Amino acid sequence: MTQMILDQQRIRAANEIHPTPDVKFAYGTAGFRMQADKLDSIMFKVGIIAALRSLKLNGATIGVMITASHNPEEDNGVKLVDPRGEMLEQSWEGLSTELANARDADSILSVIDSIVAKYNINVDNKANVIYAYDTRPSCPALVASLKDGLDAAGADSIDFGLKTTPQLHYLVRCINTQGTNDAYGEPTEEGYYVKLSEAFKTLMKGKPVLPAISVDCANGVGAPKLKEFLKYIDSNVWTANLVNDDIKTPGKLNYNAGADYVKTQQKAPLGAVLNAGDRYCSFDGDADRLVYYYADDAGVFHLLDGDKIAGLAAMFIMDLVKTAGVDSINVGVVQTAYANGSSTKYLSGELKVPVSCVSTGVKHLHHEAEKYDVGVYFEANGHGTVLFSPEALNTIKTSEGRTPAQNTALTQLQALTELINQTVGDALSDMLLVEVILAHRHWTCQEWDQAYTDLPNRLVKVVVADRTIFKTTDAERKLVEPQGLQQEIDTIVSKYSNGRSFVRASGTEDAVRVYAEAATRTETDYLAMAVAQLVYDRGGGVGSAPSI
Ligand code: G16
Repeated sequence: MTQMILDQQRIRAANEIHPTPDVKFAYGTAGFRMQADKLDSIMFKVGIIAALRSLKLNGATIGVMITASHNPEEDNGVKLVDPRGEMLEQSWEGLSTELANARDADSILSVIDSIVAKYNINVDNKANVIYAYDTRPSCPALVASLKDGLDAAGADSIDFGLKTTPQLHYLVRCINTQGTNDAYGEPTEEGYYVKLSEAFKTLMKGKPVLPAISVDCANGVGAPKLKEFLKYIDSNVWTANLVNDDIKTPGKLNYNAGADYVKTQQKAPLGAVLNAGDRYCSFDGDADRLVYYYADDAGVFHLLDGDKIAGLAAMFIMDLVKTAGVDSINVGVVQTAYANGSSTKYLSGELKVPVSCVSTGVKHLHHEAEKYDVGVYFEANGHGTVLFSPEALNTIKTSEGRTPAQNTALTQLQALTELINQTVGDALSDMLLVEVILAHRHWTCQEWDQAYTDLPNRLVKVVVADRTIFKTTDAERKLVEPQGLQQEIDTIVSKYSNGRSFVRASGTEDAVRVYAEAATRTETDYLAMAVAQLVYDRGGGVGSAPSI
């Protein structure tokens, strides 16, 4: 039985205080996520997992973020962050699930033992973990449970307090790269603002001053953090007006606001009155997703989602790479099945950029994007970023332009690598990227939107008795189980022009998601409803029948 750093008595004692409820836990799309009152035992066990992961990596700092992002306020969750700021290595997800479901102290200690043995972990090392949390009222109690787990595992830990999810990812990478050639930045919140604001100012030099953008902060942690960031930028250079920035009133987080609401409802959030010609964007509850929108002259709402951001970013970076004379740098885009058919067509047909499709979840997109020199990855829901490979970074840093235009482009590319949070999708950093591009192009949102016209699309949630019976293949575009369901979906889809629909279980909410797109809005709505009803009938739907 494992002893030494992992104190058996403390783990037993902590398990008494944090008993495991009768719930089937699973590490989902972005960690454990559910109603906050079921998460107490998970937090204490995540503390142990984070410590073990750090020990396995010779004491490298691991991050723990307590948030449920876009979910309702009564939910909470936890994500683990690996040393370079990326999501936890997937092979550890199963082990985390196993530990989460171990109930009595002996079973917990035996799972810990098997992890130590499997990874040949030296428990004499010192584990290092940092953690942060969002504005949810359930966070303080969950932080205390996490700390019990970290202490029981003998980890050195630092509480970074209230942070956006991407700030925590940034901090993890900074701490682990400090003093190396690969140093990512100052491991402080201030260091984050300085890095982004300096890069932003470089990129905005000589460009037109944009009218203030209106930012819906979902009444989440993005609000105080954006206010803080604004202190680092002269309002003559750029500024923003905040909407939904109330983090004090209970029940407001993500309520009829935020990136997920705007994307799924395809309408402006509560509190935003759209004036034609102005720019609007929404963060989600932990500020790692971003969508833009605007109203046209007729007052009609238009969404510029993650697909549109990916297209804009890829186009801009490809142009800069060309102007800078560093064409050896290849650019690629990574999407998921939720990407609008028109966006994929635009990227491969017009921009002629390679496009890959992977399963939902930043963890999948991030790794695929690493295969390119510059990998642009965005989910349609607005979660994404741009990765620059070490070779691309080196080329950008060391190349010397032969003309002033080439030198300017190289300086701008260099600043882009600083502006973009390369650890994970970051609403603040992504917004600054979009603002830079619009300023460089002298574009309004409407002009940006001209690149291509989205096919009408719908996302419907269906609540079923057991969503784990839905199993997919082909980057989640096809169901393999329940058996026969995919054929029935295909039969429905074949009746619609440009029809496409797929079904998958959410990894963050207790629901099955149905996506549909077709040539017209009416057809799309019919298609979405038909598939959702089929899922409800054949997949064990509970509660009221699906509606849009
Ligand atoms: C998380 C993941 C995203 C994913 C989203 C929805 O986002 O990080 O990659 O797109 O969940 O996942 P699902 O459809 O499985 O529920 P967030 O912003 O909620 O952390």
